Amino acid sequence: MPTGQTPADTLAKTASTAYDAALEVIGAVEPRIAAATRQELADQRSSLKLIASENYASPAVLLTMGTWFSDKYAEGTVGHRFYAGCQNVDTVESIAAEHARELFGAPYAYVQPHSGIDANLVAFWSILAHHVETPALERLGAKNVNELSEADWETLRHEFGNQRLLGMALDAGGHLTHGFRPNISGKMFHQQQYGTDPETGLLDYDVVRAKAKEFKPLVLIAGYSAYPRRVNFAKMREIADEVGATLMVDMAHFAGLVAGKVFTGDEDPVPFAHLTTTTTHKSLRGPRGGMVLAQEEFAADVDRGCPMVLGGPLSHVMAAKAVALAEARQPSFQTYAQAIADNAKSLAEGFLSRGANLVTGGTDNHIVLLDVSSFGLTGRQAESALLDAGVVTNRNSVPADPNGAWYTSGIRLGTPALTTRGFGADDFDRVADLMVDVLRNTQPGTTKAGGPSKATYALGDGVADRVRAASAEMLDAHPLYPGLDLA
Ligand code: DSN
Repeated sequence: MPTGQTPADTLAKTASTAYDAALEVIGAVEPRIAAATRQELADQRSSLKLIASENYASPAVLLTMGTWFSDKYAEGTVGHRFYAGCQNVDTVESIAAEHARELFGAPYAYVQPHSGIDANLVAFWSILAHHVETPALERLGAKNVNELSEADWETLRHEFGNQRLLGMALDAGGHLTHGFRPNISGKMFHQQQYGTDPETGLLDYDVVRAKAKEFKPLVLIAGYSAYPRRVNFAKMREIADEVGATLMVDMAHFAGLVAGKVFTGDEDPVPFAHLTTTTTHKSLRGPRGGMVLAQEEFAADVDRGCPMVLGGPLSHVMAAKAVALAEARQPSFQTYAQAIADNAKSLAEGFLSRGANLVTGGTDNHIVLLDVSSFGLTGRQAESALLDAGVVTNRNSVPADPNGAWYTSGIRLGTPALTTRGFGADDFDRVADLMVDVLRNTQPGTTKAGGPSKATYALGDGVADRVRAASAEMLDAHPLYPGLDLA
């Protein structure tokens, strides 16, 4: 190693060489894709990424995805595949599952889902298989559905299609797959939703309990995509047990805070949930994908996820999950996870001290949900104006949102990505300042007919340049993939 170089410098140089070579090979076939790939890196480097569900995976994770594991079919499970020649995929899948079990203290881990939605579908399938299909087959004395008479098959289909699910409402911070009517989860189940307290915006466990007692769901879902607070999963399990429901926790957003031991005790869902689903690419900082963690009693049905619900597993992505989970088992990941939560607090305080409104009045996870109606804007107008100034966010409903799910009244912000770049509490206070500058200087526009518009807007002269220049100072101080220099 040359004098003055750290192991990280040497690895960054190796990654530069790897990416230069990769882009040369790609460019020889389709130069526009090589160019777009370079441009994406440049754009990500030069903008403030505050999308709560995004992050920056390490070069090790990214490089793992670009291999010949992509070419291998491997439906089935480790040692039990529908294809020959899966010995190396078995190795990869076993390592990824082992890391997941160890990291989260889970009895069982299934690392095949391609996304969070896929992970939730596997969980739904396994709950229905465990609680509806298996008892029905036992009752009817059949080994599988092929042995059922037409009349029994009709009965089973009726039972399968008439189960109940209770999840958090979308505008309260739940996810589409938690029983939102337009989503398949809201159609395959009879669904009801719990919201948050209209005054405080906080979850009210007594309301969840009362709804559960009245509705008696088979599935109670806890977890969120846009709720800026922690959840007491011990209480959610108590409620599930009181009504005989299966508790499914979707920790897609906060898996990194669980892995990093920021959420412990009653805030760690894994010991309490029958099934915990997650993505691997948000606060967990891995490749795009999903996972299901299960108590032993569900393991066999979860294992049937592919090909029951999923297409063939993406072996190259399972390999990258293994690398990311190995990273998350390092002590440094706990420091990172704590910084995500500390930075979110600083961002929230930055907004509050400048007079902005936050749903629930703050945060204690990685999310800040800014209500932009006090600036006279819709979420869509705010999102677009911020993007003009190089601040990448996404609009989001606030509880009982008068502007609906398309235009919205909120902007959802998250700290995982910029925390990966090394932003600290002072940087996030400055980010709040820059965002307030943009929002105060954005005027709602009008429609072609001259009426009020929910989409058009006018950003004041010079604001975008001023904010971009201030952001550039922070972004330069905290480079993305430091040392990775493409030719
Ligand atoms: N798209 C993810 C998010 O942004 O939260 C969840 O589906």
